[in-house]
Amino acid sequence: MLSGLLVLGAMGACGGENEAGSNGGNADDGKITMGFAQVGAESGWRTANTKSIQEAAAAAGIDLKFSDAQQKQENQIKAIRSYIAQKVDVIAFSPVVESGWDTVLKEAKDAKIPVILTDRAVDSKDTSLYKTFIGSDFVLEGKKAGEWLVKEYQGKTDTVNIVELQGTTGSAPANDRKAGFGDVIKADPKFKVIASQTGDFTRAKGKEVMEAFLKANPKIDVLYAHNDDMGLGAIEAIEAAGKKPGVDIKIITVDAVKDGMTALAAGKINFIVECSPLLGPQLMDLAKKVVKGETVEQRVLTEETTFTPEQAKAALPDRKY
Ligand code: GYE
Repeated sequence: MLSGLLVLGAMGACGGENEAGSNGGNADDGKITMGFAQVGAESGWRTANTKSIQEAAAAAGIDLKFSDAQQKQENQIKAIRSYIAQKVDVIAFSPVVESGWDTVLKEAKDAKIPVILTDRAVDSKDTSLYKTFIGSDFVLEGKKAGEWLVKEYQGKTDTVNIVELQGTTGSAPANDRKAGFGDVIKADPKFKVIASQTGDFTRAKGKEVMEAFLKANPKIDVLYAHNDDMGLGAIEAIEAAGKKPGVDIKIITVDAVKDGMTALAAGKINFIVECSPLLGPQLMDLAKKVVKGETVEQRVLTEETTFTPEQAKAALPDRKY
């Protein structure tokens, strides 16, 4: 997937003094040091993503400095600044929201430290601020969710009342999954999104917001949740309200982590759009290339599928996360 054009004389792994001690970047041990600023630990997806990154770094012999921003942009910016101060060889991060990164990315660029975006995008106009972006096409994921719904209600004319649990406000997956879904369902006026609110990608918030949705809206036909965790929280709220998830209210989610797939196999979720968290190995390959100064593709897409209950049953025994 990657084109590997070697740029001679471009940035190497070494240069400048090493203030971070023997483990720091630019050490003479030939080992690459990566600073990774993770979003947090908000979901099953994130847990699997963190594990993939840590395991892949160890397997690739890359020295990983890892930080958890607890879903706060200011914490991520602090972590990136500390990686710059430590003169790591490469910085990778999954931006919690899309906006507001130009200043810190410029600081990394000025320090000649290459940056790789993983999982989520930034809206910076200046694409020279990062080397590459590896992750899913979230608009496509939203479209797949919408397409399933259109098929499911084909030939029916009654209004379909939809509630939506959005991911973290301002994050690329929340923006794009909403847009992709909206784009597909707007072709048919019977689909009505009657409520749409953030559940911050967590189970607890998903449950809380779904409780409010249920109280305010007597007729909900469909729940579209931007990730499995919020869907799983919502299932608890639906059951507590005496309704059957998957039957009284149809549920579509995104991710396909094990807990989501288990609920899908049990018929409590009706359809899941896969979003793979296993970005570690590709990230480490890209890191080695950019540290060597090789040119890499600006966008590396993750391959993904979708699951029905039957497909979830078949896939579950081998599911890694
Ligand atoms: O879908 C969600 C997580 O950015 C793709 O973040 C990721 C999303 C994922 O919290 O579960």
